[in-house]
Amino acid sequence: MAKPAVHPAASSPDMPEAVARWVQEVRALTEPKAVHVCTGSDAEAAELTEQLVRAGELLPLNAERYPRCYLYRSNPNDVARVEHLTFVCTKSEADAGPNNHWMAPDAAHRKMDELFRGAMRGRTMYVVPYCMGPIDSPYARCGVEITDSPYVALSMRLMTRMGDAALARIGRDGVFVRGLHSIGELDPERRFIMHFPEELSIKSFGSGYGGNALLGKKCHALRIASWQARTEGWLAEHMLLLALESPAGETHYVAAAFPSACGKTNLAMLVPPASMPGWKVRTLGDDIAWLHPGPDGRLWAINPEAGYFGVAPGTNAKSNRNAYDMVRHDTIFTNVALTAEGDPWWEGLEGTPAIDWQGRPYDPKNGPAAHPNSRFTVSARNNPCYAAESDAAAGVPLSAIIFGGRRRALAPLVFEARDWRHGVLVGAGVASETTAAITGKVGVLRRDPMAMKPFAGYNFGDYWQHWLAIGERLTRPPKLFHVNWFRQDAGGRFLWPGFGENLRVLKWMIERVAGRAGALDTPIGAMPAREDLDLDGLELPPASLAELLAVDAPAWRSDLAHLAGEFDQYGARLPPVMRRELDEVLKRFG
Ligand code: OXD
Ligand code: MN
Repeated sequence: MAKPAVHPAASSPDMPEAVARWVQEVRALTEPKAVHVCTGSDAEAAELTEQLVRAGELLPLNAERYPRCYLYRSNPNDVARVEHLTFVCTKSEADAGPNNHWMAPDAAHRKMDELFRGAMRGRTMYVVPYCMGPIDSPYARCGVEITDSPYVALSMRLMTRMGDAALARIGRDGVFVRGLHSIGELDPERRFIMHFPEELSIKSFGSGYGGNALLGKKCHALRIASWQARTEGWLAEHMLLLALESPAGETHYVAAAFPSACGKTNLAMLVPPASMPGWKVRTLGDDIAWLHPGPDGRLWAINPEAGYFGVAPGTNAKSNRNAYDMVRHDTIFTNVALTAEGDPWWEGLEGTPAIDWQGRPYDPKNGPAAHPNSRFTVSARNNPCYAAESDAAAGVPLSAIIFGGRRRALAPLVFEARDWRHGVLVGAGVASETTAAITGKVGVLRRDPMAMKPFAGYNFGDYWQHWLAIGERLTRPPKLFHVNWFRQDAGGRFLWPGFGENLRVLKWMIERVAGRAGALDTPIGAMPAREDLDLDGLELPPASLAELLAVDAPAWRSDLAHLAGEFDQYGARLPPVMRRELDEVLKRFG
């Protein structure tokens, strides 16, 4: 084997010994033609971009209207997360739990190392050091991703604090998550995403799609971090994080867990309706939050990410003005369509597509012009309502945590859990109709506890126990709520307008936190009466509101019976408190 060319930083004295040793091991296994250690500089990003453009992998968009924006088309067989090919590899199968696919670590390493052997021949290997969380935060955790995809290296620069500063922190911490990635041949038969939480490592082969390939995101910041969090006494959650400022200047921080493609990015960037002047929403994060009990008995949160990998379809000036403006420069689009002028296009935008997401002349017979899971990758700093607190080392104290799903029936617009323990049951009961973010059927209702079904790196029974234990440490816990923006009437029409109008529900929540808003006690929790919600300026038929706030006892009893059945899978790992809380709700129904 010819000795690969090494970017100067690869032999820099600053590279921590443990990283250097691992890089050499991977190099010997994968046999790249060159090694490039990413510094995170602007010049490096420009060079990688140019190289991808020359190779035809990035297509520059209309430079006047979308400066420094590019289109990337992934392989049509590689457009979403692949849960059936995603494994948690713990020594004991029970530790991964019935909520994960499991493989024994030895067998998984053997399988993956066979795939990686010689996989980078003729390619450059990028060593991508990154930090999840503000670089000087005690709550941040670092990783190194080794990848043969320059698109992944560039995207990691947008999504994380990537480069020299992260490498320096790894030297100080002495601990980092090892993530090895190769696009392989993009063969769905040779595609696996393996997690080794006990070793803090990840091996991902055969996919270039963000959720499978940008290892700092789902693989590290959720699956591995949730395990790390359990051993260290914190929580890694699939939650947006926002700051809500009232006209009186009172700021509350709110986290919200919804399954993929259920509007986390839209809620995190909410634009208040004209009829609610003086309210402001600022975004700290749109997908992941790491939560820590603070010395003051409150729960504090950071967003480990530094960018957004958001769903494009449906994003427009009306649904999310901030996102619409945010992606007008310095953005990488994946699998969107193009107009004749070279603008990116997706369903929900005005104008007409000329070229579809696969690069073919647009023909409606071929389905949507943009892939339903097409994405934008963009730095959070592009967001017009970016919250400066995103960089606070200690994070922000939470007033409320919201759970929710996409449910056409049953779950009302909003309800409040009685206390933390009841809230853990409410979170465990989250269910949602599946979306295009994962490979498989769309629109099927499935349980997605805490919106973490695809992302919890260990047994849900232990995870709920951990949530309960965190609650015991909080003397001033956030209030826990459940929302459903997606209720439909018998004709399939949405009952609630959603988007900016969701502020009305957030307002009720923070007024509950401040002890100023009323509520009705119901068997499932506290709910606003009509007069408790600020509906000024909103035209909502009274019958719609009544349906949105109704509690259908027989339907709830049957949903709870289903949840009890789900709990059975966890056997002795299910905390007895969960059954007691569930029985309590049933008792309230009488
Ligand atoms: C995402 C997802 O991409 O949850 O955020 O699938
Ligand atoms: Mn997500």
